[in-house]
Amino acid sequence: MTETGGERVTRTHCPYCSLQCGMTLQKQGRTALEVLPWAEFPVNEGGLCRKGWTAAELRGHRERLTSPMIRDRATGELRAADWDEALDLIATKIQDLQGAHGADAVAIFGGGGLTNEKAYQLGKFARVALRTSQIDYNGRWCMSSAASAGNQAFGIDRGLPFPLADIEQADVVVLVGSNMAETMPPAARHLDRLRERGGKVVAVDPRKTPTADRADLFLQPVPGTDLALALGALHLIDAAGAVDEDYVAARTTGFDKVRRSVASWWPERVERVTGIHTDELRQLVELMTTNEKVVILTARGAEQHSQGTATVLGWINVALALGLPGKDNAGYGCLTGQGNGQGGREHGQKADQLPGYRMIDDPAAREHVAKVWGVTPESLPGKGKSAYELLESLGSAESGGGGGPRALLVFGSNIVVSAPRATHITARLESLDLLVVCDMVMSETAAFADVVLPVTQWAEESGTMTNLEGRVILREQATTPPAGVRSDLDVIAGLADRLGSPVPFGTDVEEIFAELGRASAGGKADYSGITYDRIRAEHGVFWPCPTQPDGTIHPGTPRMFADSFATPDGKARFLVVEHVGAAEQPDATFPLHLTTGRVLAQYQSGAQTRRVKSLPDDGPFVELHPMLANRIGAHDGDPVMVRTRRGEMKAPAKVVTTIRPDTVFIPFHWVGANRLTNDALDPSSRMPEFKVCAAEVTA
Ligand SMILES: Nc1nc2c(c(=O)[nH]1)N[C@H]1C(S)=C(S)[C@@H](COP(=O)(O)OP(=O)(O)OC[C@H]3O[C@@H](n4cnc5c(=O)[nH]c(N)nc54)[C@H](O)[C@@H]3O)O[C@H]1N2
Ligand SMILES: Nc1nc2c(c(=O)[nH]1)N[C@H]1C(S)=C(S)[C@@H](COP(=O)(O)OP(=O)(O)OC[C@H]3O[C@@H](n4cnc5c(=O)[nH]c(N)nc54)[C@H](O)[C@@H]3O)O[C@H]1N2
Ligand code: SF4
Ligand SMILES: [Mo]
Repeated sequence: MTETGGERVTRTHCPYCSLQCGMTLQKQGRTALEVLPWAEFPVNEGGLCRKGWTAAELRGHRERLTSPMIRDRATGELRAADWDEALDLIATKIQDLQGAHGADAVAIFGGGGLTNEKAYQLGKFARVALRTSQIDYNGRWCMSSAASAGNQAFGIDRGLPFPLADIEQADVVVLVGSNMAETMPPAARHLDRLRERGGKVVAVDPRKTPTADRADLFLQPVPGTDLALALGALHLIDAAGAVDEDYVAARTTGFDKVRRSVASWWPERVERVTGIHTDELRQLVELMTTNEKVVILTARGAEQHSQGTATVLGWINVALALGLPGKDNAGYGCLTGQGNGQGGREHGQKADQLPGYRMIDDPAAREHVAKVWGVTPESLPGKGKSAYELLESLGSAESGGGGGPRALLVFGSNIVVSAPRATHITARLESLDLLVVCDMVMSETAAFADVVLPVTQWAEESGTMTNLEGRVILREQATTPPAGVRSDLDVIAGLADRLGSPVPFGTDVEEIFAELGRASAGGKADYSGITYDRIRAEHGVFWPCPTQPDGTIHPGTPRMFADSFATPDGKARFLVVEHVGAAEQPDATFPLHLTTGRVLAQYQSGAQTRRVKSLPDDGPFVELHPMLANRIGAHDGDPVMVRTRRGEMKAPAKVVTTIRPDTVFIPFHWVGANRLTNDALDPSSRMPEFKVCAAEVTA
């Protein structure tokens, strides 16, 4: 915080998405905050979306939780309790359950919105204080397919391997399943500037979104068919003799097999699968082959599928064949989603990971991290289950659960709204012996809990986040928290202490960050050369940023892959991928495709933004084409019923010409959409198929 002319201003970042827009908070009175621009921060140059401008409204909200709450056995209602009572109760229950059923009887569910410090402490808390293997987080539902593909092809997973502004200087940007204009609005200025320079934008989306409105070429595929499009594009690139043979020979392995595998993906076959006309496919390929600097970006539209990883690999194959990754203003990238979607997956809250993007089953990684933690490598548990599989396993079999953990501690996720096949998952939560939720509002998941712990929110605490570019930034505390709330870090420390953890858990964020740096040193996501002061001075620092043996300062790594990839031989890997299609295809009973996603004014499960009064909260809607509306006899605004094999929901029809006539779209910010979604999982990333299932709609 700095005092300028008596006004207390803090330079910090938005509490929401992965752009982590810089903003200035000005204190008004004792605790109120006003959001002002921070023009110098390069990622957003002073621009914010309406969620950012209104972010401070949630702070004084009347539904803000300010006291721990415990469910009263007699009445079944939540009642206020003091912190000691709540933490003692949780610790005793955990000890009882672990005593009777083993360490894995307790599970943790984290979030990609948590700071790096929290994500790191949570992973350490699970492995050291609880000694449970059962920890995972909502990032599994976010960019995990791109993460898995990036690791396989490039040997590393950093969403964007270059700063976002680089795309302005490209010739062509291909957006596959990203609605950037609504999901990270300030980023869309790069598309505008690119076009002002004469560059071209391609959008691939079953809906003509505000992002697609900015496109020079718009392709509208059947949901779940992006992989067939990528295979068809590579087929034509090869047929046109446009493969960059020198690059492929020098910098990659495995192309021959991939080349053979796309030989049968002629344009007519692609059209039959995707619904994209052969001329449009040819136009896409022409744009990609007649321009030097092409950027291919995927987001959730392409990734949240049971073949999400294969789909991303299909697009990476296209990028590699064109010789793009590692060149200036060209390449492949994934647009991460949550505020700390990137950092949240690097420091140990994922079932198979230790800090620094180390793998938990790697003996060298265990040894390194155990040493930093002051425990033995043998004491660290192994790999746990992925997010959906973990939730699906909850609860003892006798109480109708899945036979797995009997207690769940949730930090930073609203599962009841955001999990696929949510009714089933909610039943699993009901079968638990203990559900603890840390949140600042009574989310739908908190409302289910046995114990709710009220935590500090953005602006009331400091911590680092890693944005979609791999830029580590610092959210600075701008004001004091309300009485009665504690930080997630205090909760972790308080529980670790009560559970008799072999090592103490601190709460000083800068000390935790320094420890995280040591734990990550030598790993893929090496943060050891980053300090709070450097972040402040440099508008963020890009990882990897190791400490240098000669004591010099590493500049950080804004751009990757210029000379080599992070694989053992330094070469990128072409991998053969086959288009299998969505797990559920339309049939006579469920003849339509249902897809889900976001609207500009709401964030995720809506727990935060639905409580911000200046943001419109009109409830869910069912977007459908006039032809479909006509067929079922529905008009704009009429309630329509949507059914899938898992559930049903009623919501007003929103009749638009911008969606495919065979597809309906429902935003997932309210309870409902996820009663319908399919829990089919990607075999490698374990990503659920949020973006397509078979549905029926009636008036
Ligand atoms: N306003 C707002 N912004 C956000 C968020 C938010 O909740 N609200 N959340 C943040 C987070 S965590 C994330 S992950 C990002 C997500 O950012 P995006 O990925 O941009 O958001 P989505 O709306 O989930 O999906 C993008 C598009 O995919 C399309 N789509 C659906 N099915 C398919 C398909 O099969 N193929 C293709 N090609 N496209 C398809 C949808 O029509 C949608 O327009 O947004 C971040 N920013
Ligand atoms: N149908 C469908 N479902 C989807 C998606 C989709 O496209 N379609 N997208 C998926 C994606 S990409 C994502 S990222 C998930 C997101 O879905 P969720 O995991 O539910 O994410 P949020 O709504 O951000 O939930 C965060 C919760 O934590 C609280 N919170 C915020 N900050 C903190 C903190 O620092 N500490 C603690 N303890 N709590 C905090 C908030 O108040 C909120 O209740 O949804 C997934 N679900
Ligand atoms: S784009 Fe994302 S980070 Fe920027 S103001 Fe909007 S929600 Fe916040
Ligand atoms: Mo996400």
